[in-house]
Amino acid sequence: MAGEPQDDCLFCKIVTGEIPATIVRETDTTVAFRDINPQAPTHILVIPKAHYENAAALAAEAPQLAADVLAETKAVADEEKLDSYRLVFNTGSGAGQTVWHAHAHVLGGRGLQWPPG
Ligand code: DGP
Repeated sequence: MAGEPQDDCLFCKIVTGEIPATIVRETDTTVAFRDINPQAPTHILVIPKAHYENAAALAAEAPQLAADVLAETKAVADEEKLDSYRLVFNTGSGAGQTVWHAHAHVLGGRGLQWPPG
């Protein structure tokens, strides 16, 4: 069922604490933690606690939860004192999505080029 935890999902296991992560913020509906392979001085992932496979599914099936995730990206950026930062939702394997639980990358702390690769 939409939103239910998945046994084989890495980020569901971070939500339950089964897999450790450096958690920087938590709300009733979201968790924010540092990316294990940071691409910038600040690289934090914001996820919904409920399982949706990517941003498209999250937006379609749980728009209020999508809004919670977006609000948390702003809270993370404020806590990290980022004036400029980039939000990335890799959506689909062709866009580089490797973990199939919706997540926003918050990247900052250095200059970022555009267009991305
Ligand atoms: P994406 O390629 O957009 O699906 O991003 C997945 C991100 O998840 C990638 O930047 C690396 C990160 N990641 C993968 N495994 C772990 C883990 O076990 N812990 C943490 N903190 N991050 C992870």
